[in-house]
Amino acid sequence: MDLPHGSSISINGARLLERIAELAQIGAIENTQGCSRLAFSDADREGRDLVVTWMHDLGLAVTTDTVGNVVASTSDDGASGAVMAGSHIDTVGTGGRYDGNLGVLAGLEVIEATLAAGIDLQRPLAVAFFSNEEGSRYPPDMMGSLAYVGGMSVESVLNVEGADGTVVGEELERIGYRGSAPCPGAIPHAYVELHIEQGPVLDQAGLQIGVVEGVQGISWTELVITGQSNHAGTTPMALRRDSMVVAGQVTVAARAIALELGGSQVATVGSLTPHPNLVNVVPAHTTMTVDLRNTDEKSLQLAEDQLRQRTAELAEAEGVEINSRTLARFEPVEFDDRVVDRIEQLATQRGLSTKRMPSGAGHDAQMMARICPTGMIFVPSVDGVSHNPAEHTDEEDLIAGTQLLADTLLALTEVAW
Ligand code: HGY
Ligand code: MN
Ligand code: MN
Repeated sequence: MDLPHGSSISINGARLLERIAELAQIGAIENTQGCSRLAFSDADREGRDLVVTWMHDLGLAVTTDTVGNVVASTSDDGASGAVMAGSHIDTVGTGGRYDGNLGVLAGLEVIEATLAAGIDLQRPLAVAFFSNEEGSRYPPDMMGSLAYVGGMSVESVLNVEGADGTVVGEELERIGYRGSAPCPGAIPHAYVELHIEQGPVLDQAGLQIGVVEGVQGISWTELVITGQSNHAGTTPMALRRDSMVVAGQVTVAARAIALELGGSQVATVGSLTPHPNLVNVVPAHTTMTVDLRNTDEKSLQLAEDQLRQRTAELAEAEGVEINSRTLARFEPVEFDDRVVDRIEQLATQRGLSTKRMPSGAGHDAQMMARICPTGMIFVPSVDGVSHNPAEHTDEEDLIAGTQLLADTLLALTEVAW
């Protein structure tokens, strides 16, 4: 579809890099480039306050909704009918400085450069950061954007309890971001998210831009394995009901299932906590999480079924009980071809090398795709490293991605669907 060519502006790369560096100082992880700003923590509040200050400094209309999503718009009507950029500024506990932060600060930069250029656009521009995209303190991930599109009720969000025993609603209140703007939120004209790839594809191929066609399916399950607490020295092996052993076997089984299914199937046991977690006690119970993902829904269901079956067999053999709870479950998402094509066209016009690809990571864009035409732009992650303080993207890639975001947002202000 040949869309009208958008008026273009030049972003200020130095200003973008300065803001990335300044935001990264909040929750900075010593002697690394990374940050730790878990959702609704004091560090998250500090990061929010800084970005909201930048939004106000531009004279934007800034709103906070009832689950802490923040939207800044050039129009007093907020996101309604706006061409919107966004992402998240919360990080995992050992996060990098670009994951999420780039998309928010790039959106802010595009708006600032557009206002400075005095261009009269047919539609407003907006930029958002959504609450708790990472989901590592309070599942599910993409919690704020899921609520924004009506996929999770505000009440359910506010009642989510974290592994640390805190509750979302109370933490939101505590950090001063339990806003009053309505959630679900206003429907934008379009949504485009710039994000680091967080994988090795672009870096290994020496390509500059990922034209993201969609996001793979995500399945998060918590398993509580209950055996019998016992003395490590006196309990004969034949009499043990050892939940930690089963947790280890489930971990190995998850990997075997992923390798056997092949394709895009991945499996991760990222959290595993025996109780009481003491050297001379056979654990009473062990809590673990399993993260399964696949670009194909049927294959993801197959992986889930196989893991369920294998887990039951292992529990039976060891005489332990297993209770499972779904922490997150999202089917694969495809982005709007009209947005994807436009991103590819504009990147090519800029002489950037591109590759169409799925996203291995979850993003707020996969939620926004439920309510408006949506697309994503990836820039390379050096060595494919992310969710790691060493996460890095070269400056020229950050700037090229932000300039492409500007071209795309402005082009979409001139498009009627
Ligand atoms: O889990 C994810 O893919 C994202 O980082 N929240
Ligand atoms: Mn992210
Ligand atoms: Mn992340």
